[in-house]
Amino acid sequence: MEDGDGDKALRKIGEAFKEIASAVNSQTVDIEVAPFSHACSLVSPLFGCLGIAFKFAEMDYVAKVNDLAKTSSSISTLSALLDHDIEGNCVRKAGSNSRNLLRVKRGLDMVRVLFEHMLASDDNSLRNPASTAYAEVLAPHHGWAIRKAVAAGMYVLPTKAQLLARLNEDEATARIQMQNYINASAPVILYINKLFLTRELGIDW
Ligand code: 1PZ
Repeated sequence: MEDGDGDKALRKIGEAFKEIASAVNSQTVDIEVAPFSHACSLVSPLFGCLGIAFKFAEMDYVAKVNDLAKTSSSISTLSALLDHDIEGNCVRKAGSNSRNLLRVKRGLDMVRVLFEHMLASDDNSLRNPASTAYAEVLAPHHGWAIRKAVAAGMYVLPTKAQLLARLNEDEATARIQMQNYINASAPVILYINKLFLTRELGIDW
């Protein structure tokens, strides 16, 4: 059997976030750093399916997810992670756990909005859905140089058909998996926003 990088990646992402979402929805347990960072790490193979243009985005995302994963050995929940940085007065400091969490959350939201736009159009080009999602979710937080690099990358994206082939999905299975991720990630993203907002840390930095 041919196992590409992206083999079953979409299904794995959807399933992992479904587990996190059910913890969120139960409203009885705090989200733990270890399963959360593991679910986030499953998103990384998607970058590989985009070609080399977004290698810099992959490196940034993977480094932040790895830092969160390492933190899970000393801090068990996402809420404790924020409280720990509040105590250390380093919430917004470059490389802090809180800052990494906010960045990674934005990456998850980027993928969610991208999938929504992909499902809403039958265009075979990814440029429109990807540019729109980027403009909505990440661009407001990026400086000129990064926005320019991303804009250039949009011209060398694979087509949707190429992306789905690399992920070993067809149109029908991909739709189901993307919808699963959209449904599961939405409450997780809201939950993380709430963790920041209830502590008056803001989410627009
Ligand atoms: C068809 C799919 C097209 C996808 C296009 C994705 C474009 C994402 C571009 C992101 C560039 C990130 C470059 C590095 C940015 C960093 O300056 C910031 C701040 O980091 P800090 O100062 O705190 O260290 N990092 C981020 O904003 C995190 C970005 C995560 C990007 C994840 C995107 C996931 C897209 C996956 C698509 C399958």
